[in-house]
Amino acid sequence: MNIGITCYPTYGGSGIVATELGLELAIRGHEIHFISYANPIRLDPGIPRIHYHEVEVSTYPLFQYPPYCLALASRMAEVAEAYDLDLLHVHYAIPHSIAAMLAQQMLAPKRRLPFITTLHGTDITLVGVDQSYFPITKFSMEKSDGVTTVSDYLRSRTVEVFDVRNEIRVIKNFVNCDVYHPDNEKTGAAQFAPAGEKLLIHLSNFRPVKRVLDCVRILAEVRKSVPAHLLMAGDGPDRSPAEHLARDLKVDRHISFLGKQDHVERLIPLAHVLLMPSELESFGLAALEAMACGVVPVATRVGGVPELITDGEDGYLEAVGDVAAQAARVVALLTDDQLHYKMAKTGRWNAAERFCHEKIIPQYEQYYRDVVARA
Ligand code: GMT
Repeated sequence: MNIGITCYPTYGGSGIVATELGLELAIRGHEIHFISYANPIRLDPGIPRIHYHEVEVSTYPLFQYPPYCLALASRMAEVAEAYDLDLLHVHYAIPHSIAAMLAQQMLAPKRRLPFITTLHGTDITLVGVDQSYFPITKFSMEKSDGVTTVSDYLRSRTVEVFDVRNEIRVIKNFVNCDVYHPDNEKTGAAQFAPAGEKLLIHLSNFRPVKRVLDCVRILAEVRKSVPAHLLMAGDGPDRSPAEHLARDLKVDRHISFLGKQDHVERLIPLAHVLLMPSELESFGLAALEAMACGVVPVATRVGGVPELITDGEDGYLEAVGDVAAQAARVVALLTDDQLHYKMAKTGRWNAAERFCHEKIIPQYEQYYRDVVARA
C-alpha cells in the first residue's frame, strides 16, 4: 500500500510509535510517506520505501499564529494525489486529524482518501478535554474513517469522555525486540557508574504528567540503602526543577541528566531498573522498551500501564506519589539478584510474546485493509 503518515516528529511517544510503525511497514514492502514539519527523529535518511515530505508554514505579518493545520492539509492532499496514497494515518488527534479531513475533502471531487486517527493519550486525556479543543477533537474522531487507541484504557476513556459512537480498534504499542534487547555485560555502564553502582533510568519528555521530581526523590531514598546512579534521558519543562531538587537533596553527583537521546536502545540495557512514576500513562512505551531490554520497570498503577506491566511478575506498580513504596521496590530489585533476574526474564518474554512488532504490525495492516475496503 501507499501510506501517508503524519505525527509530531519530536521526542514524544506518539512520534516514536508513528516513526517505528512507518519503518516496519516499509520493511514489509509498503511505500511510506511521512508528512510533517520536520524529519521524524529515529528516521535515518536513505531507507528504502521511506519518503519524507516537509510541511512549510509560511509566515506573514498578519499571522500571529501561523496556520500549520492548513499548510499540513494542503501538503497531505498534494502528496496523496502525486503518490496515489491509499490512506492517511495520523498520530495524535490535534490538529492532524482535522488536517486529514480537509485533505480528504479537497480530493473528494477526484477520489476517496480514507484516514485513520490513532489516539495516544494526552490528545484525549489532557489536550482534548480542554474546552477550547473538545468539540473539534470529538468532531475529528467522528469524521475519521478509522480510530485506534494504544490501550483498552484509552478506548474506554475516549468513549466515556467524548461519547463517540464509531468503532474504536485497540492496537497496542509495540517494540522491535531485535533492536531492544538485554546487555547482560552492561557494556558501557562504567562511564556512569565507575564504582559499580547499580543504574536506574528514566526516559520522558519531562512534562509535569511524568512526575520527574519523584525520580529524584526515589533515588535519594534508594541511596540510603544501596549505592545507585540515575540516568535521566530526555528534556522538557521539569528538567530544571529536577536538577534543583537533586542539589537540594544532595544527590546531584549521582544523577546524569543526559538530554534528548537518539539511540535509547543503547542506553536502556545499561540499567537495572526503569522509573516511570507518571501521573498518567495511556500505555507507557518507555516501560515496554525497558522490558524488552531486561530492565525491570517500577511504575505507577495508572491508565493503561496495568495492561502492560503485571505487578510482581515483570515489574511493580505503586500509587502515584508514593515515593517510599516505589523506592522500596527498587531496593528489593537491586539487592536481590535472583528476584531481578526472574522479573527481567519474564519482562523480556512478555514484551516479545505480547508486544513485539511481528505481532502488532499485522494488526495495523489488517485494519488498513478493512478501512480501505469499506471507504
Ligand atoms: O507521554 C507523553 O506525554 C507523550 C505522548 C505522546 O502522545 O507523544 O505519549 C502518549 O503516547 C505514548 C505512545 O503511544 C504512550 O506510551 C504514552 O503513555 C502516552 N502518554 C500519556 O498518556 C501521558
